Formats: sequence, structure tokens, C-alpha cells
Amino acid sequence: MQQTLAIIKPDAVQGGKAGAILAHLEAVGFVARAAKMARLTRVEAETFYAVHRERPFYVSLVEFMTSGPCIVLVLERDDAVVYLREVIGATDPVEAVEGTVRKLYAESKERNAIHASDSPETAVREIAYFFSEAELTRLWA
Ligand code: 3AN
Repeated sequence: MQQTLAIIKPDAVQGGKAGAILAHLEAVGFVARAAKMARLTRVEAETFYAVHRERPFYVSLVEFMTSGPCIVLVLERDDAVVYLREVIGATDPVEAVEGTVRKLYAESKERNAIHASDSPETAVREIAYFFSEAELTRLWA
């Protein structure tokens, strides 16, 4: 079993799609091991997306990610990182395969409904960014 981090982004939460997205993820075998609703601060969004800080869309991305609450999820199943990336589809919903989360629920390349960690190392870092060890273990102890 492997864990990965997903964020149901502000567009999907505001659009009332969070439940459908979680149901979709559960239907393909993910178990939610932790979840929280959070409104990212500017500093949190800037830190989370620091890898993109030179990109032209960075300011707008931070603006979007702080525009409303997100739902942050730790998801578990075998091969979770690769499988979740497959299930969410391409960054741009126009390019995403039919039936993927972004094809079904994303509005645009920026307002694209869901984030998923892009490697096992990133998943460990991103999970620790949002959840303390105590929070994660207490839930299932
Ligand atoms: P992914 O989320 O598919 O891993 P990344 O890591 O390349 O994509 O980009 C992070 C986030 O930045 C995306 N989820 C999307 O919200 C936004 N983004 C990426 N590329 C663009 C773009 N060309 N224009 C606007 N927003 C973008």
C-alpha cells in the first residue's frame, strides 16, 4: 500500500463537485486515510507551488488556490501515486482522457479541480506539509 496527497481545489469545492470527486476516487479503490478542509494562506500556496514560481501562471495560480476552501486528502491504495495521476488525467481538461476526474469536473488548465502528488517523494513531503504524524496515526489507532 502507498499513500499520496490529493487536494480538491477551490473551483470544485465551490462548484459542489467535492462529493462526486471523492466518490469517484473511492470507486477506483482509494481509501481516504485523512481529510481536512482548509483555506490556504498566500504563503502556504506560494510555498506549495514554489517549483512554479518562475512560470507566467504562478501569481494567478496562487490567487486561485487561496480563493476559497480546499479539501486536502491522504489517499491510499496500491501504486497510489501513479494510479491517482492516471485517474485525474492531464493538467488541461481539454487534453484529459474521457472519464478522468479533470475531464469530468475541471473548468480549465488552471481551475482544474484536483491536485495529486507527482512522485512518491513529493507525496511524503506534501502529506507532511498538511498533516502531523499525530493527526495521521490517531485517526486509525
Ligand atoms: P499537475 O497539477 O497536472 O501536476 P503542474 O504541476 O504542471 O500540473 O501545475 C500545477 C498547477 O498549476 C496545475 N494543477 C494548474 O492548476 C496550474 N497550471 C499548470 N500549467 C498551467 C498553465 N499553463 N496555465 C494556467 N495554470 C496552469
